[in-house]
Amino acid sequence: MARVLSGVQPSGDLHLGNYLGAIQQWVANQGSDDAFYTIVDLHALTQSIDPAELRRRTLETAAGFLAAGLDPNQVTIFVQSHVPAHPRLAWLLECTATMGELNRMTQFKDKGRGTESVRAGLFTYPVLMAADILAYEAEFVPVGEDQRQHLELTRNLAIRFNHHYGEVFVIPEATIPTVAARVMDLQLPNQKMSKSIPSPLGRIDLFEAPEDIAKKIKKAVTDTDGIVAYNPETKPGVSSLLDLLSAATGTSPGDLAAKYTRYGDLKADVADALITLLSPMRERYLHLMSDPGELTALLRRGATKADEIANATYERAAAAIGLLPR
Ligand code: ATP
Ligand code: LTN
Repeated sequence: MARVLSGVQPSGDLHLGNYLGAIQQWVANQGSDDAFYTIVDLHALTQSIDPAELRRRTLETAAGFLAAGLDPNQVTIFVQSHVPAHPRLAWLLECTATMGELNRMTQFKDKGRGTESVRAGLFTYPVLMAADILAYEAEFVPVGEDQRQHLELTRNLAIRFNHHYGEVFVIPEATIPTVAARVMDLQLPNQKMSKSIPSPLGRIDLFEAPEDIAKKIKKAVTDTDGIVAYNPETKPGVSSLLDLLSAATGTSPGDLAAKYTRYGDLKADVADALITLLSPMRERYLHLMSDPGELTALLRRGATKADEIANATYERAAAAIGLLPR
């Protein structure tokens, strides 16, 4: 079975972009791969977050994984900070990466732009992500389109390390979905839907009440020419609604466009399709959050399994780079 690893930051509520871009593929492939899914709490520290909120959101994200359909008997779910090999390996990789290549990361440019007080961790963020992946010898990393550049960096670091110190790392590959790899904000359709951007009307959270989903789709930005057509460049709002309907129904956005003449009808169908998709998840989520003890135990089991694999990789990398064994 192929080894797979991916992660989500506990920096806010899981949203439709996280599900369609990433988690949906994780669920679809469980059972046919050897998968590790991690809640990357260390990554969430790269931006301001209240300690109590971080703790709460870490558990909520774990509940979200299960509610979205992951089965802890088939995949390993764990919290990144519970496995010390991640930051240890990240240091070895920071001493493999260059300032120049980290400076080119577009996420850093977007999130850190114009702020003197941007955290150093935001700059080295992609190296910690590389450590997350390489520690598990992951062959495949199912992520949304926005992570492509980070995966390229991970591959480059692994290749460079192996070249200098011997074959320690497996070179991973990104697996990016063909539809909904980049779900757009409903109010700012040129920008990706995101946890950390305050856009309450632009984002659909995974466990949101049906009436709120309907309201947000109704208010979604379209345009003024009144024609239902699929063209993400010239009609980003309408195209993004068609993408959502396509992801929920399996019909291509172009074929769907041909069926509608009015924005109102399209929006009503998008809202219905999303409510049908998300309602069962919401119920499971509310149920899971009523028993955090179960979740904590599951995360502990996950960390034990993850720790063994990640630590072994770290030890090999440390030996290869010349650190004296204890
Ligand atoms: P943040 O705003 O804090 O960066 P995020 O919403 O971008 O958070 P992450 O935790 O960074 O979410 O990403 C988790 C997974 O969801 C990644 O695989 C990422 O590619 C995917 N993802 C995030 N946003 C979208 C989106 N709008 N469309 C498709 N996939 C997405
Ligand atoms: N950088 C990713 C989250 C992330 C991740 C990972 C994804 C951290 N470590 C390892 C895949 C594999 C993001 O912002 N979406």
